[in-house]
Amino acid sequence: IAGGSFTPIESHPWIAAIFYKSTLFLCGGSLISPCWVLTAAHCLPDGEHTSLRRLSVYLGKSAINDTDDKEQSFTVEKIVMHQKYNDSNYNSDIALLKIKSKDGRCAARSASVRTVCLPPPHTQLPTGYPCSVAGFGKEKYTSWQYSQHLKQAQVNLFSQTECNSDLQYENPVTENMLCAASPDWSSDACSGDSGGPLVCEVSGRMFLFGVVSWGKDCASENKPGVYTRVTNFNQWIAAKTGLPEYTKG
Ligand code: 4AZ
Repeated sequence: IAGGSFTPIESHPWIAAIFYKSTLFLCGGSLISPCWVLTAAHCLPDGEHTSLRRLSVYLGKSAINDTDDKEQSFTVEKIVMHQKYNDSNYNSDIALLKIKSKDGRCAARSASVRTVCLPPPHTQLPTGYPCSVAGFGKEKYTSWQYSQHLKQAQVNLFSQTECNSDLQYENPVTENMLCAASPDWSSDACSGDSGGPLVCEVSGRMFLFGVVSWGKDCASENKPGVYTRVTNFNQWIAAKTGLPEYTKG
């Protein structure tokens, strides 16, 4: 996260940290039910062929390179990539990981681990609506390393028209994407935040509206962060996981 602030894991207890070969940090994710983590398809190095045994998922983790007794660790039992994920424009950049602990269990709810709600299908929030993005990604695009500790930033939703204006990106921002940025371009998701949550509070509940997907640099003027539009994928998520189309968490 560029800009923003450090935040305790208890404020984003659905955030997952995905590692490759247990030491290489890959991406963020979001716990949507005790056994399922939602992430970005582009996070998986070899798509659905990514060796399951090489992935590990941590929940309740406060620092990327430290272990503490609040965290829970998992292996991945199943990878489900969106069948229409397009690697060239990042359309449908969404994937599911089914997690399992050493003793065969899913996530156990605690102060630092809980699920996030899925918003009702096709819910539209107004332009400018404040949301929050979190992750262990870089603090600057040119930085050498990821953030040691979890960060979050407030970003406001763009309208689709605004995000498709020439000022922003050459590539089309599809209807399966949404844009968000801070009004002064000071805060943004950055490399390593991919796959992680964009949550928006509605009626006192935090709902997962976006999955960090792409952008040009980080916190760069007229280059908003682009997110997978979760409300276009309720049916897909329900079909793949057996969860209801929306969840109150
Ligand atoms: C990345 O490289 C990345 N500013 C993710 C998000 C953004 C930029 C880069 C958005 O994973």
